[in-house]
Amino acid sequence: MGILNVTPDSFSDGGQHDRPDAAIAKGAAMLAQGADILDVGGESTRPGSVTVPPAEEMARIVPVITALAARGAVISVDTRNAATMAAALDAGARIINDVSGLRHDKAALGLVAQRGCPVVLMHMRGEPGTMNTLAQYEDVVADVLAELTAARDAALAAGVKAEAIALDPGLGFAKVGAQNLALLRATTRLAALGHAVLIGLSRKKFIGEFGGGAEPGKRMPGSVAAGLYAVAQGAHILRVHDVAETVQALRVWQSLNAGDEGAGL
Ligand code: HH2
Repeated sequence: MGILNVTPDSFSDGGQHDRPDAAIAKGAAMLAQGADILDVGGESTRPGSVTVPPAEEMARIVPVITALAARGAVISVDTRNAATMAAALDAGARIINDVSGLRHDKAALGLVAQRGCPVVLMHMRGEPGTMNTLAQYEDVVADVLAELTAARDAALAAGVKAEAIALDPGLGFAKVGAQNLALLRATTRLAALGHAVLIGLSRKKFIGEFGGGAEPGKRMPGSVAAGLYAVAQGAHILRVHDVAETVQALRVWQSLNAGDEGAGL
């Protein structure tokens, strides 16, 4: 899953493609590099980010989704707002990716159930502005799994099909430092809940912290390493900025695991 932030303020790629033509070109490039899904977002949810009104969010992303869907791209929309979800689906998006796990907007659960589309339920606490003050857990893995299970159960109760749900531990969202590592190590436990698992760690702060202090733009190698680790633990989808590098790493890793080159080498 390639990240396409049509925002002026995202933590890593903010302002790089906040005009429609630049965003469409970036999306097309990620498809050519091997992305299976493009995750289009019009609101940064980095710690301390400013809330964007849905009308502004829609104006940013709908032209981009329309153009890329017309090229056959599978598009997920990264939004917490039901009105934006509806507009994105109408423009050709096929998947909802909600960092609030369909809790932010009361209309979101019903909308996703009614449209019958796949949905990514991510774990977070509070709002982006406050979430890192809520990173206090009895046991980070057990607590996040329990809270994600509750979000999953609410979606099922609203009529969302089990096979349409993917789960995401929400690295960096009300998680700090080694809490992110503990959750990555527990990916097998998350996968055991029986849903697809999505991991978003690309260029995040903890990659810098455990990778020698690199700035966001220099966190690709650590992100690729952690992404391969997540896949080895059972993750199905990696949400990444660096599509070409991640695809190359996955191809080599998968070739090594396949071990099917045949005899006589
Ligand atoms: N992380 C971000 C945004 N959306 N969605 C899912 N499912 N999982 C994630 O880990 C996730 C996400 C934050 O990263 P980014 O989009 O790069 O930055 P920003 O929120 O500043 O736009």
